[in-house]
Amino acid sequence: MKALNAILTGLAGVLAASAASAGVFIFAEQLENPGLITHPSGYTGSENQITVSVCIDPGSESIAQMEVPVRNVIRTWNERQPLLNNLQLNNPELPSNHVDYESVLLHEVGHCIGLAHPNLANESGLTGSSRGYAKALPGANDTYNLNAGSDGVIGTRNDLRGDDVNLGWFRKGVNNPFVFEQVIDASTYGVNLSDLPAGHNFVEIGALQVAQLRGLPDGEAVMHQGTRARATRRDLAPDDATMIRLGMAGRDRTQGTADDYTYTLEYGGVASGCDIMVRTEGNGFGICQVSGSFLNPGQNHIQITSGVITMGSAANVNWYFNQVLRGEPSIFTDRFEQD
Ligand SMILES: [Ca+2]
Ligand SMILES: [Ca+2]
Ligand SMILES: [Ca+2]
Ligand SMILES: [Zn+2]
Repeated sequence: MKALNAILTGLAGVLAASAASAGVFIFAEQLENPGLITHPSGYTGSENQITVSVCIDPGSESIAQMEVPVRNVIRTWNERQPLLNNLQLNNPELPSNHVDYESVLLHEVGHCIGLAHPNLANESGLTGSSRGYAKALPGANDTYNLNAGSDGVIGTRNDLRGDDVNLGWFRKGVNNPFVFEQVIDASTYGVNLSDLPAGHNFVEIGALQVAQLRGLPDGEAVMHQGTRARATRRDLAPDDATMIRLGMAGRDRTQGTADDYTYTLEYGGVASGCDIMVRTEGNGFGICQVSGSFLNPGQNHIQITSGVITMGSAANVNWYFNQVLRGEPSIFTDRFEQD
């Protein structure tokens, strides 16, 4: 089996203004395979329930402050309940110029269970707002075609992307990253631009500027790269939960069949050898190093094999460590039924 490795930096630009869905699976870009689906570790194509252990590295800094954010992030990804208003700008809970550790960790764990950035992000080599365009391959002309179109907003349905090859999954015939559907599988979602509604040019992504253009509350896909000081993004957006559900439809890509699965992230405490290891140290901000391997047979599905998250040292990042344990699940599903 071919081994795969990817390093996805978290939310580039500490304390910077935002770089800012359709979502994207990790490794789809590297393998230039738009339809690729990546699953959490432990899914080989037949399991119905998988458990993914998450531990704090015993050698980490800030272990005592990390525990609540780590436990909260586990719970959030396990609940898989999206909110439209999942982004709180200028949250008074945080001192000014502080960055919310839990929000960044939520993003990094998303990488470790198979999700990539829905936007071009820093791995594109682009700078500034150009990173906010929908994730794509550069196409035959080997360069990203970036034109926001007549609405002037990056990441929307009218963007003119030339020969760029789309990597973002979208609701066929709808192209709205702010809905959470009942049936989420290859019958309702795809990556082929021919499935866009008439008049749409490209995939619309779950970015803040797009939510605002559509008259929605402040919300943004957790997997959208770009963070803001004093903001929190501790709940999933519809696009994040949708991507997870696509994976959970299993290798046959059909919801409700024998190969469907659910996953449970399990907190393993301060210990070595877990599926996802989290440590705080060093000069970076947030990085997730992920390895994966193809399911056998089939070259369009990958299983994560390891994930290592490194959050920057508190000596280098003005972290705010939330110390309030997340409460009981709140069910908001009805708000996101198909409209
Ligand atoms: Ca646009
Ligand atoms: Ca191009
Ligand atoms: Ca299935
Ligand atoms: Zn990232």
